[in-house]
Amino acid sequence: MKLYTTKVAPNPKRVHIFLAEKGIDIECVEIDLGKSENLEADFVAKNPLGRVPVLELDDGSYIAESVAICRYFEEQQPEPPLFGADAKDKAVVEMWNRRMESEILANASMCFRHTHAYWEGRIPQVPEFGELCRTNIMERMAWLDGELADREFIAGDRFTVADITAFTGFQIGRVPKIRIGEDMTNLQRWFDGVGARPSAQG
Ligand SMILES: N[C@@H](CCC(=O)N[C@@H](CS)C(=O)NCC(=O)O)C(=O)O
Repeated sequence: MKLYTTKVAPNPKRVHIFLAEKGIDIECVEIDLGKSENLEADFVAKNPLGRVPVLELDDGSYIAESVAICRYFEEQQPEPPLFGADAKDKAVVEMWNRRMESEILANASMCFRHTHAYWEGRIPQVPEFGELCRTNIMERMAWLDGELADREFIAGDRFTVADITAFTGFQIGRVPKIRIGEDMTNLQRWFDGVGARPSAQG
């Protein structure tokens, strides 16, 4: 089994944090996005969308999409449960993970892609759209700060995949200078706590 990854990129990072929380070690193959290795024919044969991460299984098949890869490992090794424990818990974690994907990670990634020099000449950039995403995430941060007033983690009292998704969103958001507001003390406390976990190092 091999993970094709770009360790600094947010979606692969979700998988790395997830695996570290599970204590799973896996062979990694680094794909250099800066050199467009993800668009080379042998990588596109693994994932036609040319995106990382991609997991290669021992039978030679491939699984792309970071959440799909995480779910595979959750099934292989259920402890600790990062997608929830019982029916309600699983649904609540799913709800929060989807929210964190669409409201935090997507807005932060799109702000980065559409406003940052790194992407100039690589993708068509629409800076106004990037700025709209910045506005969106600032609004969502205020909402999340309120949510975190009375619980430790995004989906409840336990660390889950929703924390991983949100954390990587805020991390990539730092590149286009999206910052947690000084008054958002609950959100900052959560961010610092997740960032201090051993799984978030590296
Ligand atoms: N929905 C996919 C998104 C994967 C994705 O966008 N990966 C980025 C890195 S974070 C990528 O490969 N970007 C390369 C590019 O856009 O050329 C997932 O969850 O894995």
